[in-house]
Amino acid sequence: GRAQDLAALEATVRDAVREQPVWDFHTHLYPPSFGTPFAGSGKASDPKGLMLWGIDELLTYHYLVAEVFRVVTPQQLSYDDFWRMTKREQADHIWKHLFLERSPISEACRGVLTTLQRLGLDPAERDLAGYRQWFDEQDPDRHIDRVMEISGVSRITMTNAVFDDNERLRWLENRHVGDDPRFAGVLRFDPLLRDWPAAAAQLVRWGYPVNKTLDDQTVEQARKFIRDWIDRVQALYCAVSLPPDFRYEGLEDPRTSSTVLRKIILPVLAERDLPFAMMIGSRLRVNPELRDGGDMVGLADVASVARICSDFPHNRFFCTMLARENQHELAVAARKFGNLMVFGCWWFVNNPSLIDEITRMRVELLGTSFIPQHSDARVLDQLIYKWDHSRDLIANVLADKYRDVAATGWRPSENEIRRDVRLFFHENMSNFLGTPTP
Ligand code: RAT
Ligand code: ZN
Repeated sequence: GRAQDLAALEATVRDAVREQPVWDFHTHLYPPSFGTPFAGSGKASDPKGLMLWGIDELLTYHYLVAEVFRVVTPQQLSYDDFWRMTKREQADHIWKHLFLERSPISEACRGVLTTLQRLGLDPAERDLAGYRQWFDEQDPDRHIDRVMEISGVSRITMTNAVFDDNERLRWLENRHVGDDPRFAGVLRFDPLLRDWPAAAAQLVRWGYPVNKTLDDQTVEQARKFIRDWIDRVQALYCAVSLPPDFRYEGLEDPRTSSTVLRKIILPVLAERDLPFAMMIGSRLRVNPELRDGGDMVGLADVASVARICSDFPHNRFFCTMLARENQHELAVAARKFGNLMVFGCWWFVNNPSLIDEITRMRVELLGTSFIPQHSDARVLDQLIYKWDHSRDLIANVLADKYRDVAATGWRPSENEIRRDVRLFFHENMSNFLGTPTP
């Protein structure tokens, strides 16, 4: 009967979404070649290494640092005292106050539990020492394979921040640092648009003689800088995070950021046939004491994005926004411009209720032509919970939408459902990037 058909349809959708490997569009993860502060028990570690994994990193995720300071206030434990603790002590503090002394029901807390469970550890035991011991026994390199297997992630896209000294030097010192085939490079250069004078001063130090004024020589040298680094990191695309007040008024816009975009960044990307990813709406360090956890959300200007897509038809743009209030307008903008690919539920909207709402709305406006999610994982193991939670939510939305069309008598076949899910998790990205699907 019909009810049975619908139950079968839903089961097909859930299987398809669970089984489809995902190419994670945006993470802050790195292979072991970038060093790891935690190499497993007794093994040599690199305190400033960039590959983060394991229970202590999971517990000290900046989302949880922000949450713990709500319940143990800075008057009770100063920011300085917190940051002076070892990673393990910070993790103990967060475990005690966010997991034991109150229930871990925030999304970031719940994520730690999902991750433990899917790794085969038992959250019911509440045994932090036992979890640590298990992680101590793992080998970081093999752990990457295991986490990718469990989370169904086929490829991890990095965020290679060229203005970060720690990261930049690793690229310069080791030309094979980015060779791990599980990871793809992305060139990230926020200061070029957020603070050109500071970026220019750095470029001069790195051997690119630019001026604060955007004269011809400056344009040429800054383009060379971008080209050199695209080559070095083998970037799939270039990316920036922009503040809520980012504006682009048109080709005559005299703002420095608009000029850098128009004369430096977009011509290089058009020449290399690479997309540009704009993540808009983060106001940095409204509470600098929280470090990475201290950034705020603000309303961005979608009209600026639309003008960019219209003025630069030979460029392709990925875009995501941090404010819930921007999501509808951004999806509508994507209906107007084929060179605009909306992606992910970013950071403060990467929560179940908002993922559900945003994904539904995007399907209604864009069908299958967007990238529903990225993980933004900073700790390897987070791939597990971020994808686990999102897959469930995406499957719910798809099941409802197939049910709605099924009510007309249109029956999507299993192959068609799997094809659609593949678009969401892999092909919309690979097609937009222009890279063939393996
Ligand atoms: O979500 C995060 O971890 C943020 O701190 C940012 O990294 C953000 O995703 C970004 O890429 O700027
Ligand atoms: Zn990010």
